[in-house]
Amino acid sequence: MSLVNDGWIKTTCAYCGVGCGVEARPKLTGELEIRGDQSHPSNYGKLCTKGIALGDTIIHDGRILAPTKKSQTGDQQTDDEELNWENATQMVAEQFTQAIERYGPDSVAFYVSGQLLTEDYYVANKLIKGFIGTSNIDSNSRLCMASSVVGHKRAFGSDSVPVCYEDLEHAEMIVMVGSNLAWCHPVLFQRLRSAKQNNPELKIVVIDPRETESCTIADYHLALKSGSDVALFNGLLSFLSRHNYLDQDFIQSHTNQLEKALTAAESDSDLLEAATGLTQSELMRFFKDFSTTSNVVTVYSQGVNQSSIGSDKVNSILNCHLASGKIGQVGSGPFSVTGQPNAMGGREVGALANTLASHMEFDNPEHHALISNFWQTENLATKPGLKAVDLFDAMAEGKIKAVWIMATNPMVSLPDSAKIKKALKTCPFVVVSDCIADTETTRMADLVLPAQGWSEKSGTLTNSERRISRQRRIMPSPGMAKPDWWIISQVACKMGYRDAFTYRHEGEIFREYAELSTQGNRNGERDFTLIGLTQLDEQGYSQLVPQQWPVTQVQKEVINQRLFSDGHFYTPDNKANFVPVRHQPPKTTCDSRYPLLLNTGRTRDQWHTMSRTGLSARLGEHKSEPYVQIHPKTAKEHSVQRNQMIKLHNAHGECLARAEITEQIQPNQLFMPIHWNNATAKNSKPCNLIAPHTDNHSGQPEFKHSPVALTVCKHQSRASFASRTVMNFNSLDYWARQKIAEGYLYHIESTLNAYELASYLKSQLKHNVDRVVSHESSEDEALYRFITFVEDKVMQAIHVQSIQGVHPINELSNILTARFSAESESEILAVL
Ligand SMILES: Nc1nc2c(c(=O)[nH]1)N[C@H]1C(S)=C(S)[C@@H](COP(=O)(O)OP(=O)(O)OC[C@H]3O[C@@H](n4cnc5c(=O)[nH]c(N)nc54)[C@H](O)[C@@H]3O)O[C@H]1N2
Ligand SMILES: Nc1nc2c(c(=O)[nH]1)N[C@H]1C(S)=C(S)[C@@H](COP(=O)(O)OP(=O)(O)OC[C@H]3O[C@@H](n4cnc5c(=O)[nH]c(N)nc54)[C@H](O)[C@@H]3O)O[C@H]1N2
Ligand code: SF4
Ligand SMILES: [Mo]
Repeated sequence: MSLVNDGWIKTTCAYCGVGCGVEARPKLTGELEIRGDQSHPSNYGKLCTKGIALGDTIIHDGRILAPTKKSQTGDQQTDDEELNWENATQMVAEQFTQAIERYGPDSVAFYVSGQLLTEDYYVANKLIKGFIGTSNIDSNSRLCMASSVVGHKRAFGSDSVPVCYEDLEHAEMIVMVGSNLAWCHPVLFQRLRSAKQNNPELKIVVIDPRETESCTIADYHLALKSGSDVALFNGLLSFLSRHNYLDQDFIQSHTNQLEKALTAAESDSDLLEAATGLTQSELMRFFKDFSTTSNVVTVYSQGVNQSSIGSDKVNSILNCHLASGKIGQVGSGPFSVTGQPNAMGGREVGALANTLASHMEFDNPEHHALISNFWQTENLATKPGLKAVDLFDAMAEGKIKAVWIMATNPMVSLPDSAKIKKALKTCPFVVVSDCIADTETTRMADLVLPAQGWSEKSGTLTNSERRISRQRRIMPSPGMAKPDWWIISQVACKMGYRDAFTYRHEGEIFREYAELSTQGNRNGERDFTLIGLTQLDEQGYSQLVPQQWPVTQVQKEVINQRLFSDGHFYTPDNKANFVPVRHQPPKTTCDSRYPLLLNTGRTRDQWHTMSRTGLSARLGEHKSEPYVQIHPKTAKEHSVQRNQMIKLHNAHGECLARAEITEQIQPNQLFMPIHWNNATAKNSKPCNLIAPHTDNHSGQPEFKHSPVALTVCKHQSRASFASRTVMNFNSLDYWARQKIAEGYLYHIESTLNAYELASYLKSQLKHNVDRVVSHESSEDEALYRFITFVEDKVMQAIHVQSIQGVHPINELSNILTARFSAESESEILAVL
């Protein structure tokens, strides 16, 4: 049932690949109450900080309300023109059609996202591959899951995650490799923590160059050298073989090529300690624990995937699970956790440049015929298209004449931001579908289309354990926002493909998609099948409870299916492949010019480019500014003080962040979160510094390994500026914006002295305020305060001081926020 007691509606969280069930209830005031869905098998009622704060993010601040044509793009002011949907979709159809007529189908592209729902994703892929006839559609999943996809396909013959969440509770040992589960998949981490509490014998190991929050429940942490995972797992494979821990029965009956993989692993044995930087005793402890424990789950994520040898890292892990038979069993298996809410769905619908729909493949003529026939098209693309990084390279070279970007922000999230900017500037027609009006990518668009966001849109998505859940429409959408599938279908109709895109409801798309999964698959030829859902009527779709694929019949109760339990894989001879892999250093290394290694990733309470989590005041409190972790020794060598602003730079660009000095990071390494960007701060985007090196097999960028240099910013003054409305401080050296309950809090630093900065900020005060109360202390103290009022309401509160000033930064934020909520003028002035 979609509706439960008292108006609570069941839906699924908007964020990570855990895919937690959420119950939401709209209040008359327009707010949304949120609680965990007790009946959902992913989270059994639990939610993390981001999930709990979902209700904060449904506010309409900054939403794009109508299709908007921009006359100039990029840095300049735009002269925007609002269009109706008829004209907007006509414009997209015409621009794409013209480009195709003049330059051929490969001159156009879609760049899509794991944050689309399956129905959106399916329709986008159907239009471009099936009817436009090019495979130039790639997803931000390329930045995220591509190496795992390659690893799975090479080993299993299909892109399939074997385990279910329940296995975390049944395991005797959990290895987290390149995964900060505590912050990135928090509800899975909570399940793991409870499992450990219930069974203190459960061994937990973290393998990460950094000491992360995930280490808090670990028995031990292997702080390996960045990029050395293949050497480590090759060491483990050799150990399994040398000490008779191979599962010979499993290997004989269900695998191929062990010898080759072992030879490769043995060749790495001499460099094991040097490459990993781990001691013999650390290595032996891990190898023995893995070998002697029957049930092991290896959870891995971006520390594995986002590497120039990411696919090989994945196979080095899979090799060890296959060699020891730790796969397909309760409590055992390799577990690639997905990042985005529908990263898995995108892989299923085939919205990557090198796959066909529904786990079918380009190099299989039968698959090509099945899909062509099913879609009734003669145009189905015959070869793979450009992967994300290559796609933007081609765009920068002028080869892509029209691009449609949906639900992703490549100006922030693709490596080498300067090149991405050039690409979007070069492309003659850039359409962006987003919920938010001002992102770095919408700034580059010719046309921005308003998409429905979480709580407005409706459809399905698949989580890390292959479980399909419904997201449901709960709130009305603002302005003219529409579902992505609707927008794409309208354009498809106007491009002349009306017969194939007559969808009236997302449920119709889902049913078609379920039907496609059965084509040529009546005897289980492919593991991905939704045959049990092909007969869903509107009510069935509306009331669908979570279903884990393969779905052979509608699942009314929760089931937990593991794949490969019968040793049957999806290769031509149904045996799994060992893949021989060798350690290789990352594509760039540090040198005297760029002596520090920049690692990038996530922080607990922000999601990606902050377009949603940035709207929540409580989520802004955890980390309120871009920061960079640095070891005390490295900080000392570079004369960096705690909380000082530093500039990281290399040949690709530069970025600013506040130094967080911590022993959790190794000397000469840095870690910076990916969230802040030019829409929320000045010059704080790590992708400015990241070279577009990719894995040769998967095309996934090496986001975790960038040589950089560091300079301390010579700032003289600092200000906190709280405002009811968004401000523009781009002419200052540094600013970052934090959402607070009453408005926004700007953290500012400048090379001006405090007096000069105060004068500048004073000149920026709103003109339509009733009065300004200011306090300027003696020049020595260099302390300036202003408060502006409209009637008795504080509109802005500003505090400026010299950089070494009396008040620590965190304290200032509290003071300014307190001023906003104070009742009377005397009370307001008394704070501080
Ligand atoms: N709070 C929050 N949660 C999220 C997201 C978010 O934006 N915010 N995004 C979601 C998405 S899309 C994704 S993909 C996931 C990502 O989830 P994770 O992969 O867990 O997150 P990251 O922080 O990117 O990277 C994980 C760890 O890899 C480590 N690492 C770096 N280099 C290496 C290496 O060479 N070897 C090993 N073993 N480790 C290395 C890093 O130090 C880091 O701690 O998170 C999802 N969940
Ligand atoms: N340096 C570095 N860079 C990285 C990574 C890293 O670890 N380090 N990680 C990479 C990874 S794993 C990922 S997944 C990417 C994520 O990077 P992005 O995909 O670029 O990040 P988001 O901020 O999630 O962008 C989603 C956009 O879609 C909009 N949106 C949300 N819902 C909808 C919808 O329903 N429809 C439409 N049309 N729009 C919607 C949002 O407002 C937002 O602007 O970043 C990658 N980049
Ligand atoms: S763990 Fe992931 S899916 Fe669950 S509530 Fe948190 S962000 Fe949402
Ligand atoms: Mo991701």
